[in-house]
Amino acid sequence: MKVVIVIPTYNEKDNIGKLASYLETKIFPKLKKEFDPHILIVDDSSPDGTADIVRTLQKKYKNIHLFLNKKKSGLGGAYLKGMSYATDKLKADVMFEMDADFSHDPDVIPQFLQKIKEGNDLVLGSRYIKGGSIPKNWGFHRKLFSILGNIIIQVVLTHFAIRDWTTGYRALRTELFEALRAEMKKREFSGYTWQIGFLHKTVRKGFKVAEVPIHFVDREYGKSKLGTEYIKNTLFYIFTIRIQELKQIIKFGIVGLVGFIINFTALEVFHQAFGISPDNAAALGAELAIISNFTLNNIWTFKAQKITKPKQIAAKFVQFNVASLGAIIIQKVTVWIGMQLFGDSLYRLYFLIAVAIGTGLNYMIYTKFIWKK
Ligand SMILES: Nc1nc2c(ncn2[C@@H]2O[C@H](COP(=O)(O)OP(=O)(O)O)[C@@H](O)[C@H]2O)c(=O)[nH]1
Ligand SMILES: [Mg+2]
Repeated sequence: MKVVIVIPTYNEKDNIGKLASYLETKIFPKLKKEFDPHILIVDDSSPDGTADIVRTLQKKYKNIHLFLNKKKSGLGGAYLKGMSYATDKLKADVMFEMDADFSHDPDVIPQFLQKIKEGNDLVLGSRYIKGGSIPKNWGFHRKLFSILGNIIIQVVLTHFAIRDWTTGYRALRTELFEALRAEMKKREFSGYTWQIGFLHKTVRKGFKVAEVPIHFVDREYGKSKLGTEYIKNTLFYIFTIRIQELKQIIKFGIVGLVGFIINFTALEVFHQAFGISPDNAAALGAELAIISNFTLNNIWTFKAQKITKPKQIAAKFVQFNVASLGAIIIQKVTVWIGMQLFGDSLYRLYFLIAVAIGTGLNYMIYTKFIWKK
């Protein structure tokens, strides 16, 4: 397995040589039995001559690569270019994101790789799980800010399993990068928002994420490039993306409500006017609701993924029906069980319970299979 440690640099002349030598002499010898380790430094033509130090190192170590950007393109821009190069040219299987300034302890690299081998697509170096930490010397405000920031992100995105959303120490499978590459080219990810955007997309697409604890330490040499615009950009990103996601759920709910009304009306009409038994009337109503739901979801809820080709519509409608058949069976069985246990008179209640179970399952199937991004 080829492993490429991607290190973006901007004015890191006092760090990059030390870090690369440490990786080559202390870490790589331990990995070489199982892995083929490389370093890729993505430098934005740092005025302090970082690239010259890398060129000197390249004479000694053949597995050090330099990607030189003519102008400064931000942290995200550097990762996009670096990872593209590592994927296309170096044929990496696994890539690391790592700072040049020793804030990220290189000795943890084997633990990341262990998690990758266990089948994870992305491994985060986490400061907020057991065994991890932020610097003791940080002032109260900085600590509070960092901790609170991560809590806000978890609440807004309603995802609590991941504790460190903003960490810049990560390992990932190349397949994951390839799945996200096109979307990560957006300008909004060219700075530090790269990190949260990448992780959010990873989670939403269902890739596997794990965390390993890290002790984050402050840099000794050089200056941090993290600016205050980072906070603004991050908040903007998480709120806008969440509103977009919720909009879809609200639309799905409205479409479902229309379907529910059709379903319920049909149940009443078929039962009261035509004398069909409640379980069969509910199932018939469900099929009418399916037709309405498919149409409205396609042109409204999931219009970004709208199916337009007649052939595809036919195929997806069949899929939609198969998926919804589950809901019909759930309705039939739930109403039937209710009738057996408590008699026919409460049939509306059994129907409501059945609809709740079916709706949750359906949303999952639609977003994962039918209108997949
Ligand atoms: N190529 C490149 N690297 C950058 C840029 N901004 C930051 N970096 C690098 O990204 C890493 C993290 O930046 P740093 O300033 O330490 O951020 P902090 O750890 O959050 O304070 C360091 O290795 C920086 O040299 C950039 O615009 N271009
Ligand atoms: Mg740093």
